[in-house]
Amino acid sequence: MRSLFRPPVLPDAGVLDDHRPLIRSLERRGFLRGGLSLGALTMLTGCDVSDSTSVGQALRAISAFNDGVQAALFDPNKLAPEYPASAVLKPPRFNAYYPIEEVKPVDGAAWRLELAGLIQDRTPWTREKIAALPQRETIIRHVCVEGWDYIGQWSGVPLRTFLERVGADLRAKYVAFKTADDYPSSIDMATALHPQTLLATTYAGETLPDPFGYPLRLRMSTKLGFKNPKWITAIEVTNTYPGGYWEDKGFNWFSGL
Ligand SMILES: Nc1nc2c(c(=O)[nH]1)N[C@H]1C(S)=C(S)[C@@H](COP(=O)(O)O)O[C@H]1N2
Ligand SMILES: [Mo]
Repeated sequence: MRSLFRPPVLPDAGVLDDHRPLIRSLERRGFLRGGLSLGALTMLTGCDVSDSTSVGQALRAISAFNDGVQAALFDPNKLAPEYPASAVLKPPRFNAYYPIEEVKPVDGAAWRLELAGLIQDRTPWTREKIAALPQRETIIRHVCVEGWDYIGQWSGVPLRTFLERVGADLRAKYVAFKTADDYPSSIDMATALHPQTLLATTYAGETLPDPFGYPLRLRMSTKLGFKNPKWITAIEVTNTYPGGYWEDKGFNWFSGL
């Protein structure tokens, strides 16, 4: 006879290992505490999570719930701390889903920023036209999920200024980005309109170096590093959830700091 007290047969921890990035991103914001077990996940979700697929589903449910909570808690006017110029790391620390030697520089003269979706004037933009828009500088902390961070000095046009200028529908849900290295990304409109969210074109007062997103990258003060696409080639305003490179692999989409 089966004893009521027989411990559940747990599959090996490899099932959780499949989902480490998402578990880490949930732990970072206190949604899960260190040392998640399958037992705890079962308790949290009320689901029997014994294989990789059901663990993935349970974690994604927690993550989607977490997106809503973070969006509700987000204060559109609260500025992140800024730092003195003496704290700025030069050069910045590089990261991408491939090593720095594999960066393919973008030809700035031929480059155009394409626009799509809920935007009145979708004429492509050149670097010169973007440089003529009002500029802002932020000296903020960049935090990567991998567990490192640095202070960076970025300037460019506030994304809000740009979206207003092109007649974007500011009530839409998402702003999505395409990049030269196939790293799709997307953010919520509230964050897009935040005063420290920039379409950055310089670092520490110099034109962005190739590895750091020349000619145009996103820099926000309120989200993890991976949410800041480099080498942007297109911006779309949409109400359809766009996902992103890491988000589609299980990282939490909102990823607020
Ligand atoms: N286009 C593109 N943007 C990207 C990435 C990438 O691989 N491709 N990596 C992201 C990650 S994980 C981080 S931490 C930051 C690193 O930015 P940095 O090299 O300017 O520090 O870029 C983000 N933006
Ligand atoms: Mo990152």
